[in-house]
Amino acid sequence: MDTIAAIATPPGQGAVAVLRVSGPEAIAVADRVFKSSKRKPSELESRVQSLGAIYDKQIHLDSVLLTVFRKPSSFTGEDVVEIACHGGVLVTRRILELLLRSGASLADPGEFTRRAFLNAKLDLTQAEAIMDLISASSDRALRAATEQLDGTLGIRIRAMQSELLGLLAHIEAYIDFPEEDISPDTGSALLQRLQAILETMESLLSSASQGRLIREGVRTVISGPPNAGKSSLLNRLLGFERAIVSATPGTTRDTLEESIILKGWSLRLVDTAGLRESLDPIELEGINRAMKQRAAADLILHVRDGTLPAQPIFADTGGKDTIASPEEILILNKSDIQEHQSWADSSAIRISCLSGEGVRELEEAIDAKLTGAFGNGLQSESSGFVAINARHQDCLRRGVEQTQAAKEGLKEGISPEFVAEELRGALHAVGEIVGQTDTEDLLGHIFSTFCIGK
Ligand SMILES: Nc1nc2c(ncn2[C@@H]2O[C@H](COP(=O)(O)OP(=O)(O)O)[C@@H](O)[C@H]2O)c(=O)[nH]1
Ligand SMILES: [Mg+2]
Repeated sequence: MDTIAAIATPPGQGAVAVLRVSGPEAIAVADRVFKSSKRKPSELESRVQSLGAIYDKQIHLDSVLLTVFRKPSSFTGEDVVEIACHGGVLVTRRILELLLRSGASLADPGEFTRRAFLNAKLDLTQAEAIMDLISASSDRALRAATEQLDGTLGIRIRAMQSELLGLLAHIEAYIDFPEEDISPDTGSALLQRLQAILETMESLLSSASQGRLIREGVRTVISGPPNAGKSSLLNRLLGFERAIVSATPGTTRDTLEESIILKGWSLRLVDTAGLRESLDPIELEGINRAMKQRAAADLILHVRDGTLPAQPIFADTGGKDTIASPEEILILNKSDIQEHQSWADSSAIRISCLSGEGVRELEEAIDAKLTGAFGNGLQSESSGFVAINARHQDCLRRGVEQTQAAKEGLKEGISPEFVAEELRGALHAVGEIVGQTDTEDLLGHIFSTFCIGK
């Protein structure tokens, strides 16, 4: 392992910038560039900041605070030196160049975290959680990331692994010592244990949709006929005039996307063209795009003008607007004007984008709908909040498949070798989640999404 260095703070001006050095030569590199009236970095206590200066030969580059973290008690598990300098673009770059000339090489993206993983300072779910934490844009996302960083998911996975391993040991013992017959009662006990593992896997899998919504945001499509007030609703929820609002039907022709945080949910709001029969090719293309957005939505805010009669949008196509959709909330806009009597029986939410009346109720309805449909992640007093990501989901699906096959095999009395093989497969799949059965490819893929210095 060579010694790596990088700027750990984002590019640009700030009060302070931090550079990081990690590896066997980290402290020696620091000795070459750091001057202080007191002690050299190699003589400093671990985790105590020391004031001094960075010198490039005789030239004073900056006054800095330097901290030494001796292995194994550091983020990467190697010797680490952190230098906090003034947050200028040029001064930071000069110090980095000096570090690189003094024995360090430039870190790859995510290399610090990768080393932490390789030195068993964290498992793969925790490494991913660091990325989630940095990119979190809602309280929910932050919470999921911190819990995962705490190891909540890893603990569950390891419990599952040890249970699978126990079962595998049992079956392998039987293969090696067949005279110790698996009697019907141990057989059914094994089946029960397999069933329990399957249930744990399934319950973890059920947190995947919540995980996706948390990480990517909820695709919320504002849809309905022209002039209902869709663009007005987008502007209302955003809190500023983003979309053009006009009394001319067919004003919004392209789709328009903005993100907001609503009750801890990150929503990706999409305003679309009004749905109606049209001969205008540009408007038709807009309607086409609107239909595509509807099909890909997690949530549809279906906006209607409450002052107009209730009727399907595409009357002659048997109400194409009522196609089976994801989650949908019906909204009657323009509640500041007398409502048409045909809506009397409707339980739709009444709002006025003009006055703001009903908008708070709508926000509550959105929160309730999302919580009802996608849950609150997997939550329990003892084991914290879990919301898995797409990679975990893929591993778990394979785990379920093979555990299922093992269970069927055991039930039908198929050769124990087969059952053992399936269990080994399941164990491998589950191990991939925490990074125990990883190939270089997988690691490369995950850590390359990090920024340099992380
Ligand atoms: N009275 C009233 N008019 C509204 C309300 N919301 C929107 N409008 C008007 O309805 C027309 C169409 O609004 P717009 O947001 O462009 O509708 P869109 O075509 O669905 O995007 C505009 O003239 C708005 O000023 C409302 O709550 N009350
Ligand atoms: Mg519009």
